[in-house]
Amino acid sequence: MTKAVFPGTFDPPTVGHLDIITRAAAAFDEVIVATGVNRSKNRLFSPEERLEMLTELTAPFGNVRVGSFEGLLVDYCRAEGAGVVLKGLRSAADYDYELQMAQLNYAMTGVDTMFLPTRSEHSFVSSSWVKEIARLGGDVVAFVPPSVHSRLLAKL
Ligand code: COD
Repeated sequence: MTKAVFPGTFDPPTVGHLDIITRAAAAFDEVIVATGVNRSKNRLFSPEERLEMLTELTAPFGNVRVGSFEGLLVDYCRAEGAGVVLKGLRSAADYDYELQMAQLNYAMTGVDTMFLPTRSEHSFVSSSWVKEIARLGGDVVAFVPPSVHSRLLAKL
């Protein structure tokens, strides 16, 4: 049974994240969408709110569940019995950043990383830009799932 962890900050989840989740659900037996809890970082949404949003988004998938982790991602993977970390790639810059983490994670524990390329229509979507555009009054309806859009408007 192939179990994969799709980790991220998901502050907030975007259509790009949802696309990776949808494709991962078709490729793996089980997928855990796991949000990293780093309370020292300045986030718009709390870890609890991010978990709630991810729970809503993943409800339609029978083989996807959500989780959260503090500390090393590979420790979480081992605790969950997951042998694969799944990452989405938008650009060469993403690849450069992710490659080193993938190699370190493998060197530490043998947990491997697989990459899914973003769909071209999502390649420019990021949580950071979504937050900035929304804060400045721009329309982000195309970049986040509807349930996230409502929360974003309420938050700002
Ligand atoms: N299309 C496709 N994929 C996308 C898109 C998009 N539009 N937007 C984002 N993604 C992908 C990202 O590339 C990433 O794979 C994933 O979705 C999550 O993205 P973010 O931005 O929500 O989350 P990140 O990249 O900030 O998450 C970083 C982690 C929390 C995964 C990372 O810091 C980590 O593993 N931390 C744990 C500590 C640890 O183990 N450190 C040692 C590492 S060697």
